[in-house]
Amino acid sequence: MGRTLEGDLIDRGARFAIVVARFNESITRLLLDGANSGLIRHGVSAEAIDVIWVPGSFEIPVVASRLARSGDYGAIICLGAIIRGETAHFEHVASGAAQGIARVAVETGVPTIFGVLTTETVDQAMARAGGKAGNKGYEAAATAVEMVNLIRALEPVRFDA
Ligand code: INI
Repeated sequence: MGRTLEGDLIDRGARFAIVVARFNESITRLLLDGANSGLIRHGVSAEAIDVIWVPGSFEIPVVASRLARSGDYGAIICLGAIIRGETAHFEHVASGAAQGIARVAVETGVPTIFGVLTTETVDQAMARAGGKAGNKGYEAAATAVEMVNLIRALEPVRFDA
């Protein structure tokens, strides 16, 4: 029988950075509230959470990269709201944010969590920011805690052993 590994949802003292876009701030503030609640709910202390505001979702990756490379954080949580109805360059902003965030995670090895909403309408975004579809910020926080613990669990594992 081989090994089964997963991260649990118990905080063990890691620091977390939340990078949040100011564009569509009425929605991203709700995501931020959700992410803070999610971290606190899983035992993270308020002092272990740093929040960094950026102008828009397109700016998230460069800041997430800098924070991931600092070595100060167990995970980076990225929050934004990209709404198609409001922009012709939705596709560019959305793919820049998604691909940039994925790249930070893979290149740094620091879990960099995608909590960026991409929706057709403001109503759909509100539903995912504490409305009837839950709060994606809260979910991103739980994912961050799990991923910190999974990465730690992988440290002593040698796959070629
Ligand atoms: N940024 C967002 O986070 N959400 C959006 O819906 C959005 N729209 O609609 O354009 C948006 N644009 C700004 C973008 O993220 C950059 O800040 C800007 O292009 C400067 O690089």
